[in-house]
Amino acid sequence: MISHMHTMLPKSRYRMDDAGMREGETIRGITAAVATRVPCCVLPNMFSLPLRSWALGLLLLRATSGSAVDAPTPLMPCGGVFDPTTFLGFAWSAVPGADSYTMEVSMDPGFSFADVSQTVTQTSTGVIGLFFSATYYWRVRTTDGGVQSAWSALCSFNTLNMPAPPAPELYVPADGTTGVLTSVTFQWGYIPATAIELQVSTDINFTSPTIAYTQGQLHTVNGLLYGQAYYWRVRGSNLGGTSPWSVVWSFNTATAVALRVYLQGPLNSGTLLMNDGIRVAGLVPVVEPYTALGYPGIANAGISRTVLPVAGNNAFVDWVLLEARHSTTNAVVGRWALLVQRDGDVMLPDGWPVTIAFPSVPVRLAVRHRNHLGAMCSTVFGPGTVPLDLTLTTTPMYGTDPTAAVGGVRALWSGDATGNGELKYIGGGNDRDPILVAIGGSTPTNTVNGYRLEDVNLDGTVKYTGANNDRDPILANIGGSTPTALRLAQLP
Ligand SMILES: [Ca+2]
Ligand SMILES: [Ca+2]
Ligand SMILES: [Ca+2]
Repeated sequence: MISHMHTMLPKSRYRMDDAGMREGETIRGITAAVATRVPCCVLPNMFSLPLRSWALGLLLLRATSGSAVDAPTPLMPCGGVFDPTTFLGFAWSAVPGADSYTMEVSMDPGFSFADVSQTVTQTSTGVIGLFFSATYYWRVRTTDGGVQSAWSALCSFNTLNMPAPPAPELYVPADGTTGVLTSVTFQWGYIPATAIELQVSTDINFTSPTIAYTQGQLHTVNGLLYGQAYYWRVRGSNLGGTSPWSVVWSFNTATAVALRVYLQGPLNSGTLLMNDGIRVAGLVPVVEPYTALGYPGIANAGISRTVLPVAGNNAFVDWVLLEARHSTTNAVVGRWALLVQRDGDVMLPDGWPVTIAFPSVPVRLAVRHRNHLGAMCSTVFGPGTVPLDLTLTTTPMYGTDPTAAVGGVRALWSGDATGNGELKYIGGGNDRDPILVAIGGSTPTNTVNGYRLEDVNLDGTVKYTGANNDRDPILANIGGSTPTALRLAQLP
């Protein structure tokens, strides 16, 4: 931007130039050093009119004495209205023998400052970057053999009024994004605006939008609702007016699921806390295990546990799987790998409360675990804030006896060492034999450590006999008396 460099300099710096002189230059025996002591130039705020008188005096002095070099004649632009964002050509008459020409452009006809000052050898030049809505004056003079001519007569022209900015492009959140958190940083493309208006609304017609007045290209809006479709648009304004609205983009905020579940295997019926033996042993895998176990369509498949290994009631026990089932077809329409804490709270793998991009159809929600029987709440949910406490006896559940009763709460049945959704003690495909196989198959008192399906009570050790073994819970959970009994996961 060439314009307005003068604002960085005190006006008194220009006084010699205005008089057509350079510092120390001698014209007719008057030096610039003398000129600086002219009272008109000492007080910058008072210099305009006296300076012109002074300049006029000099010109008269020159005129009466005759100048050695002729000034050019400005040719164009003289009059007219021009777009300052494109190159504007300036031309003047040639002066025979000229070494160069110096042209100046200013909004001040007295040239107390110059928006543009160019010295060129040809008789034309181009200027870009002047202000909108302005009247400019320009002049030119010749330099020949180190001698400068007087300034030419002035020509003037106008610049176009500033146009309103164009509608901005929208960037973020991308149109149609789902699962957006309730604090959203909106971003859009640059427009030459001094003020930006951002509107966010649950209504595509923006009848009562949230309005933010801002500047620049981004703005954060907090406190949006969970599970809500939002529409947004942006416009900007400057001295020239207000832009049209941008296109309208939409996004959906995440649904917050306040999820609690107990796993019977590690649950202590007295404290109602689950043991975190596999975490203490360092066995909880960093990456969710359900994809590898054959559960397709996990929305956050392969996601890593990023929380630090905190201890206490909020220590993580294991990965669980949240599953959304279509309310009429029962088809699985969403799966998320999550982490359950010792106190039953289920969190995202990064430790934050569960927020998910909710299915677009009404669903029931089930919780599954790799060696516990999954269970489903029979309430139909839509997007929003979803309470899902599978530990409460009052929560309506799908099926018969879907969960175990432990110390007044509910827990997912343990004992599915084969992970097939069925508890079986004897016969083909039972859950007992894999435990024996895991410890070697011959010596029942052997144990083996690891993150394994056969570790029914999730203490990190597979144990077939003795205290806290993994076999007895299977028999107990199928009824305890009839070894041939089965227990099936109550999922549609
Ligand atoms: Ca907790
Ligand atoms: Ca089984
Ligand atoms: Ca065990």
